[in-house]
Amino acid sequence: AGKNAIITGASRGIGRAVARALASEGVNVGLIARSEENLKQAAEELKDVKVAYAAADVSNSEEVNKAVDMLKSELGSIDILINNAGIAKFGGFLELDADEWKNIIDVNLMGVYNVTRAVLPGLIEQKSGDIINISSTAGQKGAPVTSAYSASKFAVLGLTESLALEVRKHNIRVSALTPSTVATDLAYENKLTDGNPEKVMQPEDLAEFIVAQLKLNSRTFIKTAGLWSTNP
Ligand code: NJP
Repeated sequence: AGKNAIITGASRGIGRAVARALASEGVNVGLIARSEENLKQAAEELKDVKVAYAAADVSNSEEVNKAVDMLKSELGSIDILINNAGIAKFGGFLELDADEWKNIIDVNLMGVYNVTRAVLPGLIEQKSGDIINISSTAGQKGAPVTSAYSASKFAVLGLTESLALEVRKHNIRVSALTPSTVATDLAYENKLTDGNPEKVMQPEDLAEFIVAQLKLNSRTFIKTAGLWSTNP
């Protein structure tokens, strides 16, 4: 309680559930996504903590820097960063055109880079903090239709592992989650699930895990955690 978090992709899906779960633990939350209207709606449902939001495309470093400055001026120094914003378009290697392929890398990899770059100096200064990056099972294993998405998510794991080892001396924990399918727009758009809550992981389940992870004694950090549906 009383800490300040930035969550990217917080207007829908996993990011919105994480914002809700952190707020219910008394964490003040700063929300980032592209759609200001959706951010406003997500912010309005959060009560009893400080809530701020800033529209930005995470692939655009100038927009990110402005958004992070704005959220810091409303919340104060940041303790927790959840790099969750991401996109997927599945299809064969030649089916995605070069712009689509690059856009997936720009959002899923450069987005993590841009927001981390904006937040990390503050964490180093205060000598504590948590960064949790949402990668994917597709970041550990390829599939016939995921070349762009897998490339971006493998890269997020490489970034995470290296940065984790670099900054743990500052008491900063950097982790990645590699969930399998979660019932969100991204999964529906790519026809990965019908979202049946009896079977497939829900955004709230990841949020519950993230809350537990953040409560771990500060001597311990989770480098990578895989979360799977029990009986999909
Ligand atoms: O996706 P969705 P999820 N700049 O579509 C925002 C990973 N994952 O919750 O910008 C800033 O419901 C978007 O808002 P808007 C996945 O790869 C998922 O499933 O206004 N924000 C919205 O708030 C991703 O990294 C599954 O459109 C941007 C949010 O991001 C993370 O989980 C499995 C943005 C996306 O909400 C969250 O995805 C897995 C940009 N350029 C990993 N582009 C799964 N669902 O099955 C999008 O292994 N957003």
